[in-house]
Amino acid sequence: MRKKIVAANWKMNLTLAQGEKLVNELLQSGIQLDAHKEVVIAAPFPYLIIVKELLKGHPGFYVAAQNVAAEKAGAFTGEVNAEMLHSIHTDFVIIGHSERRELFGDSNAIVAKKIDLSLSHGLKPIFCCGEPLEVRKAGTQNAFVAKQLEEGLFHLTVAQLKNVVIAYEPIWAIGTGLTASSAQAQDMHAFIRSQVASKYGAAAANNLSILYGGSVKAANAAELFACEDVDGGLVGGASLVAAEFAGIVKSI
Ligand code: G2H
Repeated sequence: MRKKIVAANWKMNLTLAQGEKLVNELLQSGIQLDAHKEVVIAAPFPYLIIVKELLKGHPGFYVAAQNVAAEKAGAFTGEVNAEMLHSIHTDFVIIGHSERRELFGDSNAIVAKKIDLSLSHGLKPIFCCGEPLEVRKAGTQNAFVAKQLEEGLFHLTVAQLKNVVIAYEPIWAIGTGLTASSAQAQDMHAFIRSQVASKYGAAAANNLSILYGGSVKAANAAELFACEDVDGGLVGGASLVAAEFAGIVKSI
């Protein structure tokens, strides 16, 4: 049985005090996780150690970085590498988020390097893919996402893929209040799983968690997560309010 995962992506929001309050409220919100359910909190770099500490003693809760350097180490002022993240016990790392692709030039080739460095340092990548509005309007979203998978992810071995989570985030649904319909999400998730199956086989595809991201909230989470190939969500705006995020987690 594959894992159901809800990941909070705080992005560049919250002070440390606000983040600590949010985590504490979340832990007191009555979330029940079994062995197949995980909650991941992608906090800004300076808070990772502290959030990890707050989550101690709460099985099923993990921390993620929102990005990682594409280089191993050295003279790269301002960058944070995979080894550093591992050394502070970070569990996951979001790679290839559309905001990084659009605003910071993360190409498929850079994404692939970040995936490799993360895996070689024991971090689990949350690999993001998804098409812009013009591609969706042209009806070529499958080809667009297939290329992202091919160039960013499909160089991995089947053993490496076991430690990867995919997040499908249509760019037109991110932070816009527009959500893909559950049918649109299911179609793309099934397509992604079929691509993984043709490359790595049915067992690998069936074990892979594929999250949906893009204006997920408590009010639409249950319908999205009920889709056969939607294994949870990557949540931005709605992860900044404890009751709202807890509502989403309770829908997996
Ligand atoms: C997509 C998502 C979280 P939001 O970026 O990764 O953000 O839920 O605000 O659309």
